[in-house]
Amino acid sequence: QHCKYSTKTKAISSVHLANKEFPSDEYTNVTPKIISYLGKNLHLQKGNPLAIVRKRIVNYFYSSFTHRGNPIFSIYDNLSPIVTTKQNFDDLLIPNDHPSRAKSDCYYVNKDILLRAHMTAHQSELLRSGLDNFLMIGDVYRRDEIDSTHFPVFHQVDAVRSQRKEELFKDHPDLEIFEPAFDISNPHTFVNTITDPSKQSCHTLEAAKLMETQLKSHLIGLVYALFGKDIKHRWVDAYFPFTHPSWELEIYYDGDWMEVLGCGIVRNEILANAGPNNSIAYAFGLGLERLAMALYKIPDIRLMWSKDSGFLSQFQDKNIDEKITYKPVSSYPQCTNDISFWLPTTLTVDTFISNDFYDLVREIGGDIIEQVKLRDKFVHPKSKKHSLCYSIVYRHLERTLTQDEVNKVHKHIETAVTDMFNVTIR
Ligand code: FA5
Ligand code: MG
Repeated sequence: QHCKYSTKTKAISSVHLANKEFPSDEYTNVTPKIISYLGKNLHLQKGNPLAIVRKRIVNYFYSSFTHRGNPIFSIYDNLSPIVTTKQNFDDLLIPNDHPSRAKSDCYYVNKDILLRAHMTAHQSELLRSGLDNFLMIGDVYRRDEIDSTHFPVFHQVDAVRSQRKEELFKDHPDLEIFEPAFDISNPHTFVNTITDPSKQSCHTLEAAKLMETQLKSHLIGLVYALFGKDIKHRWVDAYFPFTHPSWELEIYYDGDWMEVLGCGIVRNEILANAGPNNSIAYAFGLGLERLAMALYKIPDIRLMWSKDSGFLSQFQDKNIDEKITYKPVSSYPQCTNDISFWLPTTLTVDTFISNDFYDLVREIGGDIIEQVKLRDKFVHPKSKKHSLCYSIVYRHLERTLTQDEVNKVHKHIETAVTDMFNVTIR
């Protein structure tokens, strides 16, 4: 897997992905480094912490939800990460001007195709194929900052659980899911509004509240199953274009609250667009890395990608419910080098896109880049020239880097930044 890419010209004539050739355009911003992560499927590698957490989550849903002894959830963990903007955004009612569509936040193959930014990208197609209870598990891609809890590739478990009236209200056959004015045989005759904070206008309050109670207790049940009953948690009101109402769940870890999932009641338009619908559904999406880091006390997200036996052996051949606490193989020293540059007159400290710079640093430095921090923005009082200073923290996870080696990479980054952004190193 490769693409014709050059930091010098920024021009890619086409992108070669999964044995297919995709035409490039002004949206293309996937890099060879990012493309190299496709197909790694860490969540399916036996002995990888992500695969262990994945298995425990699947077990929880398999054992908690059965019908006549059979699990009711189906699992999809091999869906292609190459999706259309329709799948990732349009099908989920994400508006055209929504910031999550920005080139600075996603890896685009071209203007119509991107590497999925969340597993929710597959929700509509699976609903359309007639499924009502399912988990979607896989790798997602986002342009983001660089530090110990962020990596441009991470893994999510997304889910949908739908219920019809007979199941949701089996003890109260007199109750309804939909408001009387809402004709479920023709949902387009009724505009579903989301002005009421507690529910969508098409749903009855009873249905919305019962779904909320179930959603929250199922997810707390999952967190208890993973961490034990002593874990501190809290619900935070949230907003997603594809659910209403929406929440995020945070757990208390290492002295601070950490967001682990987003969830809510699926917007009825999505269910209706997927086909005849007389059900109500909840959905959620959680991050496997964050759970694995908290469960096993793994201090750096890059370790998930380690091939080092000192790391992997701690998770291999273990009973998946065993308590594992990661013991650092050894901590090699960090090495920090600063980079400062004057921007060309066409750019200001506020229009320069940091994510473009981060990608270039990662492209050249690879996984020895631990963190990139913006240190200083400066506008020269006389010349009015703009300048930026970043600190690049280098650390190899498995050996000591020499200053010489770091300086070589740093020099290479300086050259590439100069070529790519037309800046002048200070
Ligand atoms: C979403 O991606 C929504 N699709 C989730 C969802 C699904 C909501 C269905 C409602 C219904 P968000 O961007 O907050 O939401 O990401 C979900 C989870 O992924 C986060 O809670 C976090 O655990 C994880 N996550 C997000 N960004 C990162 C990152 N850069 N590194 C590691 N984990 C991340
Ligand atoms: Mg979030």
